[in-house]
Amino acid sequence: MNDRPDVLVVGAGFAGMYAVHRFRELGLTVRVLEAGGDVGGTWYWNRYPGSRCDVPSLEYSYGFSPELEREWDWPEVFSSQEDILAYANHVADRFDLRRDMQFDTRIVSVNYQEDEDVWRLTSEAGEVFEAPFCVMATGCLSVPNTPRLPGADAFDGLVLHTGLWPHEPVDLTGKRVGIIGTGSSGVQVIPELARQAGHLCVFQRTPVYTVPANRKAMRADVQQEFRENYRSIREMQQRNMGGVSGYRPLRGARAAPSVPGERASRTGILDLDAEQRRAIIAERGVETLLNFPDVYTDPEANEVANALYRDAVREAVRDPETAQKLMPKDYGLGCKRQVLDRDFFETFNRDDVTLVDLRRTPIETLTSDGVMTSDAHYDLDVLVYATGFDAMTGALMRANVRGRNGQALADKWRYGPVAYLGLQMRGFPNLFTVTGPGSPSVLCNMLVAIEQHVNWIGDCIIWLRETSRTHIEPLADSETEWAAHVNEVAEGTMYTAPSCNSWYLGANIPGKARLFMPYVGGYPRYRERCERETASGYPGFETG
Ligand code: NA7
Repeated sequence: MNDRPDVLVVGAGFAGMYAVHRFRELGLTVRVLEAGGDVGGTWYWNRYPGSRCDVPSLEYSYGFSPELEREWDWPEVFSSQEDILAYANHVADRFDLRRDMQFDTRIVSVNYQEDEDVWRLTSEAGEVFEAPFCVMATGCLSVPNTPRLPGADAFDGLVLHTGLWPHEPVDLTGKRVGIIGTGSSGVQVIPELARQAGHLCVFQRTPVYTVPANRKAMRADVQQEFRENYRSIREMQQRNMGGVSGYRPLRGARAAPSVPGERASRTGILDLDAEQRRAIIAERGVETLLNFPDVYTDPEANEVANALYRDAVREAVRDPETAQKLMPKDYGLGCKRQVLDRDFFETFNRDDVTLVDLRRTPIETLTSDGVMTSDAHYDLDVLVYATGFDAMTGALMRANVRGRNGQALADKWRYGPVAYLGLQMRGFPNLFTVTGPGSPSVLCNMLVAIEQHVNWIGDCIIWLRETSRTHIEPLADSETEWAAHVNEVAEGTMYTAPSCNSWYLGANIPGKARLFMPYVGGYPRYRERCERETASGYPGFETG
């Protein structure tokens, strides 16, 4: 392990892992500091039953190594957490990444030492690390949000969070289990909990728009075709808004493993009459609602789709009162990240599952043996929080980052994150963020976004060296102009509709500034802007 590396990287998820490989290739020394016990980031922590990726694995995989692409077999089209974590471990072994990684090391302060010109990082255990460059590869969804419910400490049963699920199996057989939250994590874990538990009680605050996930096993011929065409597939990813190639395997003879929500069609839902809409849903399923482009921009089209979605819930759920509770009514499709499920609505047809609508009967307090709402007490042995994350900014805030003159990032970002290209902040020289706010990040295939960012950062550090410079940080104008542009492109989309409250907007965390954080203008446009900076000697930055 290098004592004073060129670059310190915080986080050993897919970003930190690739950073080790890439920076080594560039001749830089690197050390990764990771809070968890091993590699994998999101996939290390989110071990709850049913945890699964919403991007097909042939696309949600590294593109930097043709050998890796050739040797790794994906068992399913959309992979489970276990398979993705196995892949992360394979990559770590294959490229000997752990040699430059230190685990069980939570960084609690990241300070710029102006006089010595280094970043000084301190771990929870008091260990100190220094380097001229620091890369925060801390993930977009890595700080679990646990709401402070009255009486939370009084509950004597087992408490779990989907984002911090135990490594050892949790036996829920015969147990009375309660779960709070029906976002992606809740929707994935609820059917699994229902299968295991004696009784499951779902505490829902906001009904979710969820569509059936692709359950296909990987076909050997499809995987082979990807392997043969990977170079052009990776190029297609670079030209796609969301970093997904949309490549159609089997020589185009059958539909691609599509990502629901990819807006391939040009036909609007308003171009169809009621009969045609019903026919297309009957033929292709409710997920077809996601393919109409006007659903995302035109409130009238959006409401037509929302109404059809509610019809689908009414059909899927036997008990009319439960179905009513499960129908989203206060916000539209396209506001939040699309949720995919396996048997979510069917689960509410089971006799051993109860749905509690927290809008009608809010939680008043937790008790030693359950949850008390405004109209009943629910006896529980286990309470699961599926209550999401302090997204995009949470991990950076928790790391207590301070730049020049001791300025806290928390102060700079009091009214919402301001960063240039989601890569750097003024006042924090030589500190980089991977997939930071203002970059496509979570709106893009994360593996594509990560590789692009790490490559950009590596090239930037090498350029500084080659031009005998030691510092880089954005110009104030670049930062404010980019923040305004990020806002501008998000306006007029369903993402920022007044009815929309999502983690993209920070709206899931009480007191957090409401601001749309990821860049919605598309990965290619964003990438080209980054490439222009590199090609023209970083004109949007101050260097010296
Ligand atoms: P999400 O999508 O933020 O969902 C969190 C859920 O928890 C959502 O249903 C929330 O309801 C609910 N929640 C949060 N706080 C409370 C309180 N205080 N009381 C009741 N219910 C609450 O997180 P996920 O982990 O499911 O998914 C995050 C991302 O991870 C996902 O988009 C994928 O990209 C992977 P609310 O809607 O706020 O009323």
